Order: sequence, then C-alpha cells, then structure tokens
Amino acid sequence: AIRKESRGLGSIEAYKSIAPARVVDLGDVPVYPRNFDKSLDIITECFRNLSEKGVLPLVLGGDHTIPLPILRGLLRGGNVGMVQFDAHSDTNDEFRGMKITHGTTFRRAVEEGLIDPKRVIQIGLRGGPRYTEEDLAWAREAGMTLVTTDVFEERGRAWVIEEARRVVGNAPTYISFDIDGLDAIYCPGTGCPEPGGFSMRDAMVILRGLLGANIIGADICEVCPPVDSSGITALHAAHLGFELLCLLAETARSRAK
Ligand SMILES: [Mn+2]
Repeated sequence: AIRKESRGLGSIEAYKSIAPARVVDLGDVPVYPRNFDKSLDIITECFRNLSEKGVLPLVLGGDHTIPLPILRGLLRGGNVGMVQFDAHSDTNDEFRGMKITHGTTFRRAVEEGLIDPKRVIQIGLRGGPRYTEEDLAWAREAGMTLVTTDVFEERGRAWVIEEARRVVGNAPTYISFDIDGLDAIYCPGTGCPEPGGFSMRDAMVILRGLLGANIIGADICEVCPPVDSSGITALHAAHLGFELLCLLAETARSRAK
C-alpha cells in the first residue's frame, strides 16, 4: 500500500538540493510465518548483509516489533541514538506474557545494548488506554528523553527539533516512526490509533529539522492496509518515507566527502 502511494511522489521543494538519487526497492524481507523467532533471525540476517554493504535502509511495513531484528542486524557496534515518533513508549517488560512484541521492542533493544537510552528521544507520547504505567517510568529511569504531546504543544516544533538534536548528537542515529504517533485523523489504518497527537505537518517539519544528523537507518511501522479504508494512512507513510530518504541521502553524501 505504501509502495502504491509512493508512485505519486516527486521531489519536494525543501529538499531540492539533496533529492535522493540512488534508491533501490529491495523488495520484501522474507519471513517465516509459522515461526516467529526464526522470522526475527531472518530479518536480522538480511539487515546484517545490507549493513556490511554500506546500505542505509529505510524499512516500510510491519508492526513495531521489527526495529528489534533490524537493529540487531544493522548495528554491530550497538549503542546508537534513536528518534522515535510514537504515541506509545514500547518499553514494557512484557505484553500478554510475551517478551518480544510491538510493545516491548525498545526495552529489549536497550537490554541488548543496541540503543543508548541516553541518546533516545521519544516524541508524541500520550494517554489513551495504555496497558500499564510501567513503560514510561522504565524509559525515564533508563535515561530516555520523553516528549509527551502536552509538552510538545506547550514548547513547539522548534524546541522539539533542538532537543532531538541535543539528545542524539553527532553519533549514529536510527529513526523509528510508528505511524500511530500521528494524530488518529492522519492514520485511521493502524492497530492502535490515538487521538490528540501531532499533525502530519508537524512530523514533516521535525524530520526536516533533523537534516544533517547522522541518520543511519529508519523505519515506518504499524501501517495496516486492511483497516485503512481510504488509503490515507499509506499516503502519509509514503510522504514520511520521502522525508526519511532525504535524511539518509544526506548521511550518504557526507560519508562520500
Ligand atoms: Mn510503537
């Protein structure tokens, strides 16, 4: 669905000078539907191969579990920074008895040394019927910077950009974009739509504000086409994908210098 919507994209004025030119659709990462753990290993292996070839991946689709195997494959050195757009922190210890799920991803990633919690900023967190109170407390305790929508609304986009750049610094940084970080009006086609979030415009401005940060990979998760009746969620994901490609293109360009 995101591929289909991306066909209408051209280059965007804000990025005229760095429109990504060397982009390849590598197709779908294979998974093994009958075996969850094996699927994670296959995904990890796939991104390890890409990483060794110097590819800066933008990953589309899947639920919010997939950054874990991506990060495992991508980041042999570990301890990267991360900018996460999300209504939820996804730092629970378990979800319905399971340790690796869409709600526990970044706790596992910290435990495995894949991301450095002190270089993680989560943007768009908000109420809604969360399952526990423990996730945010854990994230805070671990040293992550949490930007709730209340804080975002009070301080604005320029502040969020400055804060994100301060938190991640110049070292390698991954971006994980859970589409439900957007206000539910922009993403009806997702598993847990949450009202009261930031707008598509906010997301585009914040992403553009990250240009020149050392972005080494990105994903857009939780787009669910069967419940996206108008296709608007996939359209938004495609546009966010373009923004992310531009950030990756800038990283590639600075590496080539
Ligand atoms: Mn999430």
